Amino acid sequence: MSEFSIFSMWVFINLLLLESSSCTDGTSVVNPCCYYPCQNLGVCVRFGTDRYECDCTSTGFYGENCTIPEFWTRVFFMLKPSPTAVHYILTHFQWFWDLVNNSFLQQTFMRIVLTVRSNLIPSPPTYNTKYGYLNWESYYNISYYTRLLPPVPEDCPLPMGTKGKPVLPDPKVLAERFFRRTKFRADPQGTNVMFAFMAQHFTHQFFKTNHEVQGGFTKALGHGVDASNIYGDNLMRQLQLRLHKDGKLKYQLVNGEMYPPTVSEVPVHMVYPEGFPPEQRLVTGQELYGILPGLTMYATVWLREHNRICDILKAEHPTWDDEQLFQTTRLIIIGEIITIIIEEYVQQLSGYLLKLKFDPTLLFNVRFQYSNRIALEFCQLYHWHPLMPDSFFIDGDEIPYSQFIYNNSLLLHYGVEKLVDAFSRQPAGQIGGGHNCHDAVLKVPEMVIKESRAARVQPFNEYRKRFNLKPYTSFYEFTDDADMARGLEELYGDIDALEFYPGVLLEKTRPNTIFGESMVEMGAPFSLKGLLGNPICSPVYWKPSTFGGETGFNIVKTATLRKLVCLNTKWCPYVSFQVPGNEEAKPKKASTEL
Ligand code: ISF
Repeated sequence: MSEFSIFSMWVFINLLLLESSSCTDGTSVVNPCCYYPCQNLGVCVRFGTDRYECDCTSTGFYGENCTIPEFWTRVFFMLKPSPTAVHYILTHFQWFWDLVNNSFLQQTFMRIVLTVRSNLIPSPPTYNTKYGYLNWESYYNISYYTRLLPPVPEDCPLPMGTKGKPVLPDPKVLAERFFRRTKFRADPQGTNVMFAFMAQHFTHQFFKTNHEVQGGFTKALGHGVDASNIYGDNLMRQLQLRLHKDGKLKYQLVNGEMYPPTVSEVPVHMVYPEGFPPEQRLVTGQELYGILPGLTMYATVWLREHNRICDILKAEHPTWDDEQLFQTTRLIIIGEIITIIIEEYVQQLSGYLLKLKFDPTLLFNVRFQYSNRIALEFCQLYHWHPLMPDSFFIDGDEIPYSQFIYNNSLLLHYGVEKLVDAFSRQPAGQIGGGHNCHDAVLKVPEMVIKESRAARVQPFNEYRKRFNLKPYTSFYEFTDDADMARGLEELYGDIDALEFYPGVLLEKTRPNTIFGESMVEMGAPFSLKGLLGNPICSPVYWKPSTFGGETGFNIVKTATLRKLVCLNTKWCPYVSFQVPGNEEAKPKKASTEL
């Protein structure tokens, strides 16, 4: 019997079984879409009460459940290497990648990475937490995070659809048993705390869940890299933060060095504990950044960079007013962010020997939409709190969380240089594999799991399929940690009921890497689509005039983390996303000079 007919029979038998068991008054039937019957991106539509149809349009498959491949689909899948094989090749064979990186092949590979990844993200966006079907409201109302898969239908018999236990495990129990750190496990790729704070600083411009309301809403309406963490997420805040002279942002000088101003000078909302001294309440674009000196440190560096670029632009364009200097500088800053994120941050994360290059022209001859909508699933995936160390080592001092949180005086006391140096030398934790979340942040996985239930996020295995990965068939295949597999099986009952976030974080990691297969295969598409979908990457914007001429355009194209720091500090510390001594297995840097 073909795979297709077995699957159809399975759906049918289950429908009969569950139907009879749930019929109390003879009329209630299970919504057939609760079985997730439509495969390969087919869309499930309910007809009548007990029927469904799968819309297989342009999936490359046909049949009742979109399970029969068309001819070319069959050929494609026969030739397509597995993600594991691709990852292996991309992280081995240094000699091969040395050749590639120095030839036109580098661009070819980069184009393939960008297109293959972006094609997994629907654009324009589709569902959201309220709507599991296409409609104008979810397209138009950008206050929602979008969703890749529709929510689990409200009327399903079980929380995850039709599989698993009637009650999901207590999130606190999940956090304690599988997330809590037993012993700090450093990331084997050598990722450091500097990276961890960049991750947090960078993502908090587009992940700003509105917790005042339920339903998957965001306060970050830019839906991507808009530098709202530097300039504020609304015009009122931006105008408060601006100096209104030469395009610059307001600042204060401490010992002759530039730092963010305080709330007394810039009266905007910042989250600080009650009774916190006003002169220590530094102001940043993002209202939460006072919480960690690592975030205020980045805010300081970007503030200095913004004002530095303003000077450069003003020298070339003495006739430009404050507004034009500000707006053009902002575009340059956005460009610099994207360059640094792709060429250094994603490079570090991926562990690839292929040199990643930010070059929007790679997509000029392919079909690509210059727009982006942040997805709830991306936000869930990106909770990388296992990165956080046990404590912070700065200039010979060990600083526990209790003295680190909301302590901007550390930034003013040590200065940017010493913090960058310290954070760049200290290893961050491995994200995947479980048991690596410090007590100080253990509430986070609990909260993420609660949020995913409120938003009715589909099971982990449904997302595996959505990203062309094989669904796991058992908890023992999912993780090599037998204790964890047993525990999860006992709590969830069925691998098909395992939730999305525990799935992505607890999955076995690939050998010597920061996380498992699913995190890369699911996260990279959102990430790259978000970076390249930015308007500055479109042919209309990607030209010198947008950035005030060749000077600005070059600043964007040649941005590095090292330049970002060292062109804005008195001395140049060790600055990297990787702890020192881990450099061998990396694409060769073109130049280390500023
Ligand atoms: S973000 C992310 C991966 C997971 C999350 I959440 C990335 O930013 C990322 C992007 C691309 C790649 C790796 C990680 C590489 C280049 C790839 O596409 O495989």
